[in-house]
Amino acid sequence: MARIRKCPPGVDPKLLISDAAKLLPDPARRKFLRGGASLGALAALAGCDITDSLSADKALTRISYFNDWVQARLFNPNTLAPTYPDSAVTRPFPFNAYYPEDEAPEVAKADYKLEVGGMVDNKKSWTLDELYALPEETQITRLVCVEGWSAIGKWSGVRLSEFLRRVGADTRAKYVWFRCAEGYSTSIDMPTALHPQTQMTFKFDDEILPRKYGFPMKVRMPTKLGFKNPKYVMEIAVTDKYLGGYWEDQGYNWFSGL
Ligand SMILES: Nc1nc2c(c(=O)[nH]1)N[C@H]1C(S)=C(S)[C@@H](COP(=O)(O)O)O[C@H]1N2
Ligand SMILES: [Mo]
Repeated sequence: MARIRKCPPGVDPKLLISDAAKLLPDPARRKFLRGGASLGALAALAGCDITDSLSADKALTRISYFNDWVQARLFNPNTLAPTYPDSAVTRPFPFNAYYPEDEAPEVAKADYKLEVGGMVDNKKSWTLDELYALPEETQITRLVCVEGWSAIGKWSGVRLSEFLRRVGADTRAKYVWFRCAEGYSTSIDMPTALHPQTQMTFKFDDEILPRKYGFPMKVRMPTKLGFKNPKYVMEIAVTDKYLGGYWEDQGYNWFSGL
């Protein structure tokens, strides 16, 4: 049994250590923590003292940032996510959001204008017809939700990298941030934004993207968990500022690569 010293009040050290183990990217480190690490070892890993629940929280946050950093370093911009034949598409494809399907936002085609902001040369907004005229590609890839399900879908649209090129984005910027119609948001690292399978999506299964899957536009990236794939995207901004996101701000790992 691990000897656990200095247990902060209100914190179960076993839970803290198992939480920390989950946050670690590397199996050896996870094993080390699960295999009976002390709070002292956890503190050393996080580089801070664990004396109360606030600093315990900070230790977990630091480990989570460390994990994001490792995952970003491991991300290979040339590695493609697996693709599948048409027959593998999950029909019907599941809907998911932080609310039930009948509460999904209804974005009107006529007034839709995609706003473009931040570190780009051209901040003009885009109508749907302008967006539909961009070069189209189709991908059949797997969406993996952190809630424990996955499904194969067929999405069509333009590469985000192609759109970023057309608006004169400064691709030395750190992040691309997305704001959605109902207040959802997320942000991604620039290498993922430029990945060939990261797509501004206008169609699902060869039909105009239905309301439930994000009409009029979602951003699809098979290299990240489902929650990093924003639906009902109203605004795209290129930025050096960390802006987090809806789930990220509640503690989900920011990078969340697959
Ligand atoms: N705007 C918005 N985008 C969102 C969400 C959301 O609640 N709002 N949920 C995310 C989550 S958790 C998942 S798994 C996928 C689900 O996409 P789907 O409904 O096309 O299956 O959308 C993501 N994008
Ligand atoms: Mo999800």
